[in-house]
Amino acid sequence: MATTDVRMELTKEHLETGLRGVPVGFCTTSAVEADKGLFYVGQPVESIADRDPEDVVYLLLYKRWPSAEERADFDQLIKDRQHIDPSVVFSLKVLPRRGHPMKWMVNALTVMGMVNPTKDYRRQALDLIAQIPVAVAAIIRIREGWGDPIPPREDLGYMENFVHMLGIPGLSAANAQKLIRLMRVFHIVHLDHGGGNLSTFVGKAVASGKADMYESMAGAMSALAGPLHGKANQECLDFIQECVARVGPNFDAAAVAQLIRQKLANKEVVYGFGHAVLRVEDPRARVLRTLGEELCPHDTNFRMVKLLAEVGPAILKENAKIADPHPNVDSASGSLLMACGLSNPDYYTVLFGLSRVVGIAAQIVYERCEARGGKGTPIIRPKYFYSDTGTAKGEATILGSG
Ligand code: AMX
Repeated sequence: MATTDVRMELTKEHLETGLRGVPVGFCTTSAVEADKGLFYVGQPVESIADRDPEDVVYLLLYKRWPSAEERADFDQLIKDRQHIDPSVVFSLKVLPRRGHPMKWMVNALTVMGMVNPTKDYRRQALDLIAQIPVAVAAIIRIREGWGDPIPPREDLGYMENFVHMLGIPGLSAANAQKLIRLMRVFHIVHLDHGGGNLSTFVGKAVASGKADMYESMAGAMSALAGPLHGKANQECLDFIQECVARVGPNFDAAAVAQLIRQKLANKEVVYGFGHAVLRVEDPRARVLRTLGEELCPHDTNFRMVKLLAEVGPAILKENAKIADPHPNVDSASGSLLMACGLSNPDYYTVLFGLSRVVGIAAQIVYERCEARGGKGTPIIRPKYFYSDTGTAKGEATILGSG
């Protein structure tokens, strides 16, 4: 394990900062390095984005690439587990078709946990990784009224199977191939993101009380649902579409630059830019823009994504308080999904979740089964100082009289 300097003086200024920069533990799957980017088990994510997603899932679980034989065994392990219990589908069918699909995902995870008799985190991680594409495809089909879930096929890869199970009505064969290509890369770049991102941290925190993998993942996915976290990909597409609507489809660099300046002057968020840790461009944004050149170079939203990436950083840099002026992963993902046939942005966070389940499950396995010589990390219990500041006002607000 790399040497880690954990010397840090905690001061009052660290309180109520969302634990920014406060060391908590070890992450054995991935690292976000402020000046370098994202690494999975030491591999720069941009260097592995074109591999088979199954290889990268294996890497995160077992911390090395599989041999041909190990990969074949792993594929079989996934295929043997990829059917979901009929009660999961039944529960989805009776849900109100309201609310964000992330609520449906949390519901599916809860029911999947009810019918899984396994108690072992490692086995539940594999079950969940195998089943989650089946569950997400079922959520989308049922919620969209496209019909019953389509069963997985034995002969297809992980993401090929997902696109098959979606069965998007009217999707041409050419666009289905584009969507598969996109989902393979989308899956890899969203699999994991260090140990301290909100959903991962929440998943590990829930598991620290020895809740099982499904309960822990339901908590993690609730955390991912927020607009500052997983839902940012959906918000970013709204932003891109709003930019196109404001400057018209024949935009140029000057019009886009003026728009960004206006937004900053109005204290509005420039979506798709900035990061809590990175201080260089998010390599995943570059990977997705390169893929966009291949899949949808003339798409209007994608052209806006590219122009924003070109002119945005210099303008955001003028605002000293913005720590990272570079495009992030969410800058491009929604526009690509839309261009490749997934036209309802409500599902983009669920797709993020489908991928992130892998990294979170792998990290939960480490914390529960391997950390501290196999004893596992103790139950999460940070310290809070009692404060009576604002209590009276808060109480009045809760009661609706303030
Ligand atoms: N547009 C406008 N203002 C921004 C900004 C942006 N893109 N990025 C940062 N700022 C502002 C912050 O709101 C904050 O303002 P405040 O001091 O008035 O509260 C100030 O600049 C300092 O913020 P920061 O230290 O640079 O960022 P952070 O760590 O607090 O937040 C993030 C990081 C991603 C939430 C922020 O950059 C942001 O809101 N970006 C736009 C939304 C977005 O694209 N989110 C997706 C992030 C990718 C991901 O993790 N999924």
